[in-house]
Amino acid sequence: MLKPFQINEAEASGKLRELADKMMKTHTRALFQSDAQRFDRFHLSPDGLTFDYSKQRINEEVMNELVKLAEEADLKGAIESMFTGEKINFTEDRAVLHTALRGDTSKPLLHEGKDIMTDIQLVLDQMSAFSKNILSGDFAGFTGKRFKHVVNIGIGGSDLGPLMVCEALSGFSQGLKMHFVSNVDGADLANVLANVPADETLFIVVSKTFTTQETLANAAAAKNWLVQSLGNEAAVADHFAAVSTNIPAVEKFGISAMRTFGFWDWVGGRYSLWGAVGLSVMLSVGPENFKDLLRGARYADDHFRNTDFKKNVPVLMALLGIWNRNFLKMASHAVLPYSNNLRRLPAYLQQADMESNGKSSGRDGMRVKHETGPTIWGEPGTNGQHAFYQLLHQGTDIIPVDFIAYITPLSRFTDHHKKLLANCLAQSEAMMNGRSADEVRAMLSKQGMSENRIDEMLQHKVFEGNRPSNTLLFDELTPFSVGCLVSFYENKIFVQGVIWNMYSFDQWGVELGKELAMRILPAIEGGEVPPLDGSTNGLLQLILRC
Ligand code: G6Q
Repeated sequence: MLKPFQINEAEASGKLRELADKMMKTHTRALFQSDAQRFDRFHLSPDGLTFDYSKQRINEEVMNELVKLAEEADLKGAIESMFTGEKINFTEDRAVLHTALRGDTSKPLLHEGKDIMTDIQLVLDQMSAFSKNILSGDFAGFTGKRFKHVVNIGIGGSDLGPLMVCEALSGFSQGLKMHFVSNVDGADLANVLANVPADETLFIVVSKTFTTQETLANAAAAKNWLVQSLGNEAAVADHFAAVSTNIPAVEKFGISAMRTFGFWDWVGGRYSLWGAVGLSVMLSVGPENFKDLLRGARYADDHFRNTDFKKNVPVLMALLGIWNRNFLKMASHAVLPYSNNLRRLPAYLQQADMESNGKSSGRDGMRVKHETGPTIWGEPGTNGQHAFYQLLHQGTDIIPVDFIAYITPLSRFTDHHKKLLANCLAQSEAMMNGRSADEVRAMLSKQGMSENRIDEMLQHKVFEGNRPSNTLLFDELTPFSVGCLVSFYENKIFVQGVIWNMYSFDQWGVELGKELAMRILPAIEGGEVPPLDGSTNGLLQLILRC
């Protein structure tokens, strides 16, 4: 089991607090100037990628103490607890075994006396057979037409992962057009249905519980639309498939067991894209590419489980995050992929990270006395550069950044790619180096600006710099490297949860809103108004008046 751990009381933390005081007064630019080997010292290059953390506000001493902190928290033991299936999701009394979904299925893993790897392989085989039949046209629509569109209906963990990976790997598409409907705002479904022909569209209803209000409302409306469009109730059997752990509810909805793909309670929603929840990914890129995605994640898991902490990418990502959050007091973290295909990665990580570590109760059941998960956000570069990067460069808050880039271009527009990479490097350089008052003065003077005007302009053009970033530079964007990237982030989140004394795999904060919506809905539908606070009641009355 995971042991309670108090970061503030750890021996390493005392030292880290002292080091933080010193580092607050140190400019990273000076660290580069005094150490020609800094990049060599602070980057890792496992196969296919480079993780550069030399632009963080760290030195060897800081890194040593951070590793000691991980050791004090018994991170090694925690990692083994997760991979071997101990019930580390304590509040839901469940194991956390999403890593098994991408594991080597020839090696048995016992969970409650049963080899789960056999079950995992059976579902993967079922998904493969189904995907091949859809892609070949052997499974066609009710009127005999080949499927050209797939609509994934699900929300949260049953949407963001498959959506993010389908977009990331759009270059590997086998020809089906993918659509995602998640929001209970009917406009979401209506927009998709307006653009797909019923006789060529396959719907996949993805819901672990098969009780989620949004998903069931969208699935029922899609079913009605299909039956109305094709004029026959029997069409549902050909046009619907489901992914769920709640088989009776799926059957009640009208989807046969043959077209239902299962998973297990030891897979958390936001960690589920590696199994049946990834069916839309497999339909999009085909079974072989899906297997490569799993292989990439497995490679990264093996690295995480077996590599010394000092050379371990997700462990270092996590420890640097803790350094920035708990010791340098930075409250936010931006993820900036320099790949348009990864445009949904920040949204995906927002859920993965903030739903996992956005908590204030410790594993001891007490309120924590330290900072936990930061706000995670981002957009792809270069778009973000023309928008919010202003604040990243000159805002009063310092926001650490992850830059993610690929050396090999994904499109035939190779010149674009050179510009993309140049921008990525330039941004991390600018954030770290900044531009001093002396440099600004010299620059403006060279441009012929008068001394008076320079004095007026100087402060506006100064960049303090010293804004930390990581760069994850991959050789190329492939199913394998995307699997690797996502696994790194998942495992980073796990490490931070261990050190922050969190239970990272529950999400009680999501439940309250769901519960209260169910209480207000009957009133909006014309029923009795429940007791509400003044503001909520006032807004409800405005809605009811229309
Ligand atoms: C993820 C969360 C949450 C969940 C959705 C959908 O970890 O539990 O985002 O994935 O609420 O739930 P269902 O898959 O049960 O519909």
